[in-house]
Amino acid sequence: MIADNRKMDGVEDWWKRAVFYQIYPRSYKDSNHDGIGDLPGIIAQLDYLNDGTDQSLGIDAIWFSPFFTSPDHDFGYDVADYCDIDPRYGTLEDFDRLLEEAHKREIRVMLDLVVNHTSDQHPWFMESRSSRDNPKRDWYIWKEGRGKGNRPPNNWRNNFFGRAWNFDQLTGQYYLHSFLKEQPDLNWENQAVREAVGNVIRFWLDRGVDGFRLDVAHIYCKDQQFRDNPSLLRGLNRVGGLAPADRLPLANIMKKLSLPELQVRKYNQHMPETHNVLKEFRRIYDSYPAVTSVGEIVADDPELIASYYGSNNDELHMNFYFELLQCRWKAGAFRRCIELWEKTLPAGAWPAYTLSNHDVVRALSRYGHDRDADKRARLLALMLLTLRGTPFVYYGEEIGMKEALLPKEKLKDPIGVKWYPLHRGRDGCRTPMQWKAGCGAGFSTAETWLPLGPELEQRNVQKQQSDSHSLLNLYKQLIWLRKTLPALYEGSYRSITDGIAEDCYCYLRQAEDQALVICLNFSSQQRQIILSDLGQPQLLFSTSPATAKGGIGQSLTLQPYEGCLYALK
Ligand code: TEU
Ligand code: CA
Repeated sequence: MIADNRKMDGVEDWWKRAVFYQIYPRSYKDSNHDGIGDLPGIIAQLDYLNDGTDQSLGIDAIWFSPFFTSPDHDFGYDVADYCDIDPRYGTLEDFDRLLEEAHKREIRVMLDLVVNHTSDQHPWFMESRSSRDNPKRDWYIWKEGRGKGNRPPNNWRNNFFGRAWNFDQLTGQYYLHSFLKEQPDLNWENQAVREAVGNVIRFWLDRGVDGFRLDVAHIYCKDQQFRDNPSLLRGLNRVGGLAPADRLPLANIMKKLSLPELQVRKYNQHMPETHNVLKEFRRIYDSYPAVTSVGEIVADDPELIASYYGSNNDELHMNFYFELLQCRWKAGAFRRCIELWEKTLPAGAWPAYTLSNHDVVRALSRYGHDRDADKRARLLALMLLTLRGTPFVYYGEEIGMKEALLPKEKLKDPIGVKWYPLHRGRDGCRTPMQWKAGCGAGFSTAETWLPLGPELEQRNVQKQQSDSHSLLNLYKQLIWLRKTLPALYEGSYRSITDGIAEDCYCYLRQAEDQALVICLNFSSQQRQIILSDLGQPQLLFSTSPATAKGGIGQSLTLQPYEGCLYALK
């Protein structure tokens, strides 16, 4: 049965209804036995993602982390050619086939646009660095050193610990890099840069791509006086977002200490001019049918993140709200987080949520390793797939993949390689997809580029496909159910707090002629919920296999860590 919203052809705002799935191409499926995932491997797995029946996961769109030509200092986030596929992943022809096969399955394709910086191997930078009067010199940010000691032009730090300026002997100047020195920042004040990147966007849209995820879109433009950032002490009382008591302890430390830059990022991010760049991009998207975009905007203040929708809804279609990733395991923390974002969003702005991505510890591992971890994963899945907004599922989340604790000698991510054991880097959330138990996990027959994650025996697709109570089947059931419920894919959101225990989080989702209530019990105890004056709830879905479906009275009983979805008559 094709659900109502499957037919999204011609639906301009398909992205509001869609369930997205993030694939880290290097770790999804290896087709040519080199231990590295590739595009043909992804093509082979598309039916798992959506074959039109509820036997498949049922996702509607894929966000691919970069597979463009890259020397892999930052594993694809250092791009050396925006219009070609890195040979490790395949060819442009492979990409065209992937796009065609995805579209056949009504799966749309979103690419990762990493244009705050390029690789230092990009021809643009090679030219720019070749001489002070090269025509492309001003495509990057070059500055004289300061004072007798030829110190860096200012005190800016990069995002991976360390200073943000690298002295280039050849021409005797520093260039700016907000990340690794192998990732020189483009100069977004330069109209030629804007045009060149605009042509990259058109190149992929002409090929039929459906959207873009914009990497660190909040740091494109910098203060043109290149003033020193205020010292750390000025930043200790950072405002905005979750209260410290609602934020995970490590996230509190990172925020309090402005880690990793140890300073207040006042002059090298969130500059007003960046909004003009995003408006230019949006005009390009809007000149093609049904294109979407989502921003990776990192800020303390929700208002600041919300500003990237644009004053006239003319910048980003969606923005992630990463505070959700930092919530402690408390019903109130999640509720306050969502309420704050819902209150902050401008009229018409559409949220995007995720529990995990390729930069953060996998959600299941963020919330503990005890035997109830899997119940918590089921509860989080119900929340992610029923909040107002577009859900992004991270590959492996659907089978409960956990964070891998890798030994130093196995680390690849530059953060972990450089800062182990202070920081283990991001490899732990990037381990190969676990298709089945056994050597290579069905990902590859060769030695895998990263070790496999933990608990492979039960955390793999093959085992969970055949278990009707598995997490994988919970995701499938929920994603397919969601397609039939307008209150979920286009309805409003309102928290319900009357009569609700502090360790439960309940909310109402309403569309024209449909009202749903979602009740999430974050506690390890049974909870009673009284939904007074909300009509007769009828249970549609529970995360607990033991709970029977069907009509129930006013008083709802939730098992420990149980989440339920009810329809209201
Ligand atoms: O991540 C950006 C990132 O690491 C943020 O936390 C950053 O520190 C913050 O936005 C700065 O204000 C993106 C990619 O997701 C990541 O994988 C890349 O390594 C990074 O950008 C550089 O491209
Ligand atoms: Ca391969």
